[in-house]
Amino acid sequence: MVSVANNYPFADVEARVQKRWENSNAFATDEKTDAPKFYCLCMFPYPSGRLHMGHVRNYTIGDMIARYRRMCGYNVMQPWGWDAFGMPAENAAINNSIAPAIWTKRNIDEMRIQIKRFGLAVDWQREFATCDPEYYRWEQQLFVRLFKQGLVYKKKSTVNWDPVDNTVLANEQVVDGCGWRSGVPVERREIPMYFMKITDYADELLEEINQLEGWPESVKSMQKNWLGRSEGAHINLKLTDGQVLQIFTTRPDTIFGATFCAVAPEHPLAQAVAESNPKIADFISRCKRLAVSEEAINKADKEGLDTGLRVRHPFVERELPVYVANFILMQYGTGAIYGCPAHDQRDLDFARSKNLPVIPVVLPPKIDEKDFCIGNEACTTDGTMINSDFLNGMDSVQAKNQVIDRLAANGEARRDVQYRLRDWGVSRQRYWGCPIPIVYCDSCGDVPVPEKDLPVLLPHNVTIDGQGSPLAKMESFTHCACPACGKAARRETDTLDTFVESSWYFARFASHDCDDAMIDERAAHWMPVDQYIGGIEHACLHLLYARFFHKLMRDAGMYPTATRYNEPFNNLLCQGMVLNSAYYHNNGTQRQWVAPSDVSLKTDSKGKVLAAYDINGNTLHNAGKIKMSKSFNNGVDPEQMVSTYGADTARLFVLFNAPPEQSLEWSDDGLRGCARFLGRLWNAVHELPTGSNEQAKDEDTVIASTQRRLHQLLAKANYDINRLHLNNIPSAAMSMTNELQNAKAVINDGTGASLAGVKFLREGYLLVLRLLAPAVPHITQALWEYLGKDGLIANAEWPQADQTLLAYATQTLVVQVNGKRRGQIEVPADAGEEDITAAARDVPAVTTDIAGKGAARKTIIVPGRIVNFVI
Ligand code: ANZ
Ligand code: ZN
Repeated sequence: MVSVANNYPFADVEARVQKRWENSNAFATDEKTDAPKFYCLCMFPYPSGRLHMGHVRNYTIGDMIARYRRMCGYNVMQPWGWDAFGMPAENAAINNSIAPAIWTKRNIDEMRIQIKRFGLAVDWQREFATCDPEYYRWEQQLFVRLFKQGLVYKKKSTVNWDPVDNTVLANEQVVDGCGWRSGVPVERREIPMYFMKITDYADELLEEINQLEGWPESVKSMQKNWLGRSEGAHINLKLTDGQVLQIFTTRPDTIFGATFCAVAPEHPLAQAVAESNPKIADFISRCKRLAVSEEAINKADKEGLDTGLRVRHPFVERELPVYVANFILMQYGTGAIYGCPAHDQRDLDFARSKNLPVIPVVLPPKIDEKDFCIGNEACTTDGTMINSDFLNGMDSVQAKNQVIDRLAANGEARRDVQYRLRDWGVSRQRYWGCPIPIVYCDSCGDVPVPEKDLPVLLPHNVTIDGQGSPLAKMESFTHCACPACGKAARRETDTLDTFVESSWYFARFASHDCDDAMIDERAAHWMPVDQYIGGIEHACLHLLYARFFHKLMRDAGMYPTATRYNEPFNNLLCQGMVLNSAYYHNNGTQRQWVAPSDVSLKTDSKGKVLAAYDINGNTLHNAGKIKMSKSFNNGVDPEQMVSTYGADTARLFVLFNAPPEQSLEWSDDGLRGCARFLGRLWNAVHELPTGSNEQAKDEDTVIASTQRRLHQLLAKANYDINRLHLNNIPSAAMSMTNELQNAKAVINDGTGASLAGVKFLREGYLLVLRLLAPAVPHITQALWEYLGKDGLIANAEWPQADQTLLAYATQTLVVQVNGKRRGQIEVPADAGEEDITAAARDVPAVTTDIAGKGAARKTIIVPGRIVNFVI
């Protein structure tokens, strides 16, 4: 990075202004004011130790919104916290033998310094980290209460098991089916885990998506898909041996096309067959080796084995073989299906591999029955029923109802809604998390820790070697007395999913120092969050869990005026990614990424990259502009950026160079451009003329027209900032600065300026400064002071456009001489003939034409269109 020479001493200014904010506690939230509240929140960061450009973008956008609202007179709360539990701390512990608690604290301390350099208007008094016992104790309390209500329950569930390290692996620790550290194939294991009944809230979570008017459509539709509501039926099918197999289907209309049934490997029926059938038993154990993620299951080839069991078709004399198959999920529906290959792709793939019959039963619209046949693609559209006995001729919807009604009459079917959403498994076999407050007693079973004994503290003096759970190895932690009977008992050693902590932190910020409850009535005042800002990658998990928790807390009576608080986030902005060029060497299968700063480019005259070379002159592959990331070695260090250019330049760059929701392309030139603009602004304000001269020629006209221009720009800027087109605010300010510089050239005609002129320019710059203050808070504060203002510009009133100046409209007229175009003029809409003629004469080409002829013989004016001089 090359520094830009200008007079703006950003380092001094930024340090001084930040000190002033700190000393005056400028951004502390006021809890005693009648001003309307505005809760502005950015998704809190994981304290990895290093700030990256994604953070900078997120927090700068949030800060601009918070500062804008503050200037509009809102009582703003912008808090800060750390999402401090999680796996990276444990990995660091394994790799660098440093305790997770110490590693985390050190990172927080470092990142706080880094983030503070960006000058965020944060209420630092509310800061907390989720690994603080004063935080997670309330989570434990809620957990205990929900457990007693049945909203938290225990159930066996499948996990990835590393047989060498004797530890449970998260999905992301499974690489190509093997443990990330051990390198051996992972196994599936069934272990007891705690679940939160989010499915109880599925209906509400789905319905209220429609009320989230301030959310991006994309996020809303992702959540809808994630919830995955399906209407269908449970059908009880009879086996020839008298047993019943319950299946779930969304397509009961296709029942006559059913040619097989299938159950999940974990299904009780499969388990029972396995006891006497070693082949089935072997197949099931092979399936268990498959990783547990849904993605992995979808990717695997469809495989299955005949169990030998037969199901009777409910309507016709036909027996359907029952398979145990790897593509049936135990967790969805009943873990059992009937397969209709003609109309379901998975069923078709499976049927083809097993040579099972394929019977088409739904004829799609506009296709002749004799032309209809199924090849390798299933036909999944609705249509008219064929080959289906009493359903023939009906449409799919009628047929669905008919089948359900007929079977329901004998108690063999029931309409039902299924969600793809599963209950939330919150147990993690990890050390660095919130301990689950349950005790196991041989006599009493699972006993929740009494509220008076909370928190169950996470011990810090542990050894972490990646093998098994460190808590389980700690006698001092596991041994305890049963809270119910007093006998020796053991503590649960699992911790909670870290998504639990991020599901309620926003409410805690409002009651950060409440020491007798999770939240108090201040949360009711501040919630919902007025503006939430964060990455789209949290569209499903975090945002859904947070909505769920909000409803749980509402139903637990934590929000006194319940109806107003159904949703936690009123407006959501998902900022786009930060992109940068990326270059790599191809070493066989691996790409070796070279930092853009070590790359030299050959470009054509338009700047298009023709070739890229590393420092040794070797040719590199160009990956184009892709996400800025450590793994592509194309990151830009925010700290270095602040050191070289200052925080305001960095902020201006990320705000100005793209609308918040779009991706932002990194550009050194763009950054330097922002630095230059701030330098010019600094100089312009410092070079404002003083004096008490006579008014310059045309000064009044220039002032009036500049004033109108400023207010037009301001009106547009206000419109844009309210719809969060934040990038347009700096551009409006840049245009204003140009207008003011042009006006200055007239006002100060070389001999000095008049008092009125000086006053006008000063007012103009004060306007620009206020408009820019939310984006670049340091330089604007310094210039505000320079222009003699006492208070903080952060508390100044946001400028509103003067409506009387906006009422002004213009007309554009083409200027002709003898019918030939010579230029055009813009004059006020209500300008009289004299003014129009005068303005038209001032067009340089006209002046020359007329000068040659003396005067025009005739002037023809067509209002709003043409001025024609006849000479
Ligand atoms: C018969 C049928 C015929 C089906 C047909 C589809 C098309 P969605 O829409 O996602 O809810 N299914 C049910 N339980 C399953 C499980 N545990 N594992 C895998 N597949 C399962 O999907 C519902 C459909 O997915 C159900 O409807 C069932 O197959 C299958 F022409 O039943 B269908
Ligand atoms: Zn007991």
